[in-house]
Amino acid sequence: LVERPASAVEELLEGFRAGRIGALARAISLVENGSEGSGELLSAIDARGGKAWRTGVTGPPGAGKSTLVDVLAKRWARAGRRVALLCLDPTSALTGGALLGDRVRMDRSLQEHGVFARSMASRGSLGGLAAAAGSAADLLDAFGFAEVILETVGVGQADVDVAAAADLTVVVLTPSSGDGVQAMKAGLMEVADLFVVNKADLPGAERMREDLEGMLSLRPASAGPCPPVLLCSALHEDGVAEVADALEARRDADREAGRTAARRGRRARARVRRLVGEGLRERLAALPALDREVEEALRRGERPERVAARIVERVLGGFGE
Ligand SMILES: Nc1nc2c(ncn2[C@@H]2O[C@H](COP(=O)(O)OP(=O)(O)OP(=O)(O)O)[C@@H](O)[C@H]2O)c(=O)[nH]1
Ligand SMILES: [Mg+2]
Repeated sequence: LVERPASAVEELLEGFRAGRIGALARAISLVENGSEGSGELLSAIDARGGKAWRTGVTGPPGAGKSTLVDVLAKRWARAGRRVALLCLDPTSALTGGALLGDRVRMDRSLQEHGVFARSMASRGSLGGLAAAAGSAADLLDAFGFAEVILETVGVGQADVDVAAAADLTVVVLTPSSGDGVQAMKAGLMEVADLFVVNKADLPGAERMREDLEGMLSLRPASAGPCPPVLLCSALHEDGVAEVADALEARRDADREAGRTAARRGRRARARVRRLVGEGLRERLAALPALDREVEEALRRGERPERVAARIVERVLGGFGE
């Protein structure tokens, strides 16, 4: 019996399963960069997941997302849960992390609470930040974290990405009137499961709540449970317990009504479709027989649209109608 040397991914998996943080960090880098082996890694861990609760936190720059997340994370950690924090940063590739100063300072106090924190850019990853975030959350889930918080960083288009990868999404706003407008424009009204008006120590918070509730009253009933609007002051740790309670109440309700399973199912199906698309594209790009067939068809004077339609039919032939 000849022993095959373990591949790099197998070695990584071994460290991962042994609970080594270094292996987790390397695994996340692998999916972040969309490196070779990330597919193999994810297929090997996927089946172990599904236990972590994924909370997305998004909102306009400076609203206090990080401040709120810190208090929430520490609260959950104190309750004995393993907490991981993933900061989705669409800009870090450009700024070199210069904007992350605050985050790094906070991370030190998070570390003291045993919270794993990591930021993530979309650089190179297939399917962009949403896909990378979803895969990283799966890794954290499989690693044994009970709470995975996905937080967006600064200015960017990560809001919708975060919602796509989360079980529940918290949208953080402030009493500043511009926030409501910005949230609407960014499509945050649609992705929010819970609104937090942070900086409620500043004037105008109550007014902001009324405005939001006014907008929310226009939602069709088919859009699911109406997101509650809570006031808090994360900086003063005032009202955060209520935010945590509201989140957990919504989790329980979602789980019981089957909404969590439905959402996760939709997410898994969308992911399979995306991977199928990517897989086909990759394979088609390196298929000399296809090139020859296309060349001949074009030489016969067939329109490109016709050639493409015929090939699509053949590729999908196995699925019937
Ligand atoms: N007055 C007041 N200030 C707050 C509160 N929460 C956060 N801040 C301040 O608001 C600023 C931005 O807070 P962050 O938590 O970094 O906000 P963020 O949404 O994570 O910001 P980006 O990641 O840059 O988008 C900081 O100076 C905080 O100290 C609050 O409840 N009240
Ligand atoms: Mg932040």
